[in-house]
Amino acid sequence: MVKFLHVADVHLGFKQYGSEARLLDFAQAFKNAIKFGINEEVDFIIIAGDLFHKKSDVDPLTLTQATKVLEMAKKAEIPVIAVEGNHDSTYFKDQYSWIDYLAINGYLINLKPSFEDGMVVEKWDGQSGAYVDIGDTRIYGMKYYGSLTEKILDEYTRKIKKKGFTIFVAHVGIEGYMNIYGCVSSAKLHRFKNKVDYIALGHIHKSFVEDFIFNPGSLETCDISEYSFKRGAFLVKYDGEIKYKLIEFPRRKFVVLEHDFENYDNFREFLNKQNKKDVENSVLHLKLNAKGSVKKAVDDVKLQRTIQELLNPLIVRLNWNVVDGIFEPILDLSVKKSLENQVIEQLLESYPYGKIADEVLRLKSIFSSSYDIKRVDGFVESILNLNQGDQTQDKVSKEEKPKKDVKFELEAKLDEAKLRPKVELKKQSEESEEEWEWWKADDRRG
Ligand SMILES: [Mn+2]
Repeated sequence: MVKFLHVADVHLGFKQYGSEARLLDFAQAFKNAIKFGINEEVDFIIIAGDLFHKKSDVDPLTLTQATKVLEMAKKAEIPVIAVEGNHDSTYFKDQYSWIDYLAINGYLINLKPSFEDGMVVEKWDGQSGAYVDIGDTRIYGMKYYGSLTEKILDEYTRKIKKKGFTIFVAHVGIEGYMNIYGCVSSAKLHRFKNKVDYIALGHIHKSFVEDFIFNPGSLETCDISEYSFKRGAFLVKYDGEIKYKLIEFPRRKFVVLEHDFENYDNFREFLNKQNKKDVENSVLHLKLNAKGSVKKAVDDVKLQRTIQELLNPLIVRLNWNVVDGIFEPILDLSVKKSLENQVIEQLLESYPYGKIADEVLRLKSIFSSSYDIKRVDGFVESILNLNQGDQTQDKVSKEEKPKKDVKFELEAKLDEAKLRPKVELKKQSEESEEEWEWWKADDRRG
């Protein structure tokens, strides 16, 4: 018999809303899950990606949270098998991730194929590999590959060799559950039928089961949109057939309330009507509908203080919905703009361009209003100059390279950049259609 625990999307190190308490919640959730696995005396534990929330600046506290908990499993002689998620992956293919760091130091097994002359699926050698045998179970692993996921999955279906009870671990979503980047059609995964017995997914923060495909969801709540999702970890037993149970661990409570704000007295009355026990220590999302003129006269700090005093939540998030007046369109536009800004920032997060979301938005508006290519060109040039200038200054000391030289070099680079597309275009047309750019497999959007 095989018995294991399937966990995903731990997001250690997520200081949600800037709150230390939330940072600890994520660590506590991880500890609860691993401890549960140890108590159940499972044969191994799977972490299907996004152990960490941030890929690069993992702080000492977060790393300690990870190692302390993983040490518990190690002491109990329970192997932990992980893959890298979009939040764990590194910027460049030859750079180590924090999951690699944990693997090299013996805390876990990090499974991913390697790419030399095409995709290579090798046995885990104690440092790297794409599959590992634990008793009669064979486990294959695949990290997050963004836009290349489908290609890698196709390649993987050809390379998998079933041996005993076979598991395939991947950080990828299935379309239709949540509208996020990094999902494939469920048919792509159902093609693994008869090759593997259990697909262990991560990425979508909501639990679901499709035949032999399992996704446990996130341990904690990474976003208000997730608060009502059913999720946790799968405890799985196999002896000829799969038996599973979704184990839900305690999570920080999220409370969503709505109130039509008229004045402070009504507001207090509304708060007093709430059950303090329900809201206490929770993350409270409060939607306030108000007329523009009313909202304008309200002091948010005073409201926050009143909420704390009467209901004592851990965190309050006020969300104003101005329902009339001249403030409405302005508010909506700014919300839209900041949302767009956030989306673009996330998309660019993995690239070395620095903070250029504002510029990208401005470019977008130039394009959508006038198609003025000359203006766009000039604008791009100014962004490149600004950002590259900044970066070069970070890395190179002032004595080594005076500023003037840097600028000169950049101009040369820009000229070079103008020439490059032609060359690349020619090269591409010479290549066969079957060729795909596996070295770009570190795409980390989403
Ligand atoms: Mn995640």
